[in-house]
Amino acid sequence: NFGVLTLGDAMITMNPSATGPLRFVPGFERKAGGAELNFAIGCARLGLRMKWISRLGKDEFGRFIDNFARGEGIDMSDVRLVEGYPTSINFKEIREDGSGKTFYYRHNSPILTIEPEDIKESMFEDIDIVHLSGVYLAIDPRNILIAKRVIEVAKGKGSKVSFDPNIRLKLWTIEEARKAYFDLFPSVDILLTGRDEIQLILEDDREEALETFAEKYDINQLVIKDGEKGSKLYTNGLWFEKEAFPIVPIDTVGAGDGFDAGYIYALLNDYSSEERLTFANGIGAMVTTVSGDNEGLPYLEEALSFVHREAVIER
Ligand code: KDG
Repeated sequence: NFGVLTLGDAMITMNPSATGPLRFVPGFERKAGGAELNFAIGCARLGLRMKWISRLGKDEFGRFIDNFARGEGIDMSDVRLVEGYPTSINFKEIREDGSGKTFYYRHNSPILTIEPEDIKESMFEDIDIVHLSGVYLAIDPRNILIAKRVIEVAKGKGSKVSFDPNIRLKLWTIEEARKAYFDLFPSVDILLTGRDEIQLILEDDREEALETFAEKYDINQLVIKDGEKGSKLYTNGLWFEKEAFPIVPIDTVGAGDGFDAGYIYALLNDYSSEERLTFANGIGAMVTTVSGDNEGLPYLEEALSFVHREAVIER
């Protein structure tokens, strides 16, 4: 069974009881979220061995997320609850087309208590892929150093590195983001990015520009997620493309994390280039049909029947 590791902040996700501007939303449902946690849940549900490095507040919300992640079968031996740092909170706004906005309350996040010395070689035993996300980098400049240490240890142990820029301009500027990303790109094997994100990063998303970029940084898998337009992959000099699944989205937040989990699962399990895109598109789509950042992430059987459009016996 393949092993995957990720590192990042988790949050209480307050999902709105109604669509429309947040200021008029009368109530919220308490859930859990955070890009890396969503990814971890996605991988665990598909059956990968999933390790998550994180810190949560030693408070009721931290305990809730801790229980929730344990219930998903994530290896929590490197997640600790810390005093004095409240668990982060994210209030979501959802519009009628399922698109979402985030309103963070995440100053002094517990994840800031991770020190470079906390990243130990032993954490990377039997880990095939280490997945990092730009959200972690955006929270604090020190996190970039910690991410570099993670990459260094991961590479030393023979793991591949996957990265999702997950641009959050509420947390940093595009200039700061670019600087951090370009620092990491030479170590990235698999880049899973939104089309709008790569456009912001490179200021050019034409195929030739993407090819030059992938070759320059030796990115073996450059995957472009384009929502309802599907996804594309550039690998070993070739392009592949797969259309999206026709669904009606109700909450698109977390779809990219689900796509990433699907892509990593498919890559580890030797799916062909096109099958990887189809599988990842399927999981991204499934996430958007359920309210919450990770509730729509499927178990493997559910993912396979959705992707192959099999009839499911429901009653
Ligand atoms: O990708 C989904 C995330 O955006 C959501 O869970 C909240 O981690 C989050 C963030 O920082 O936006």
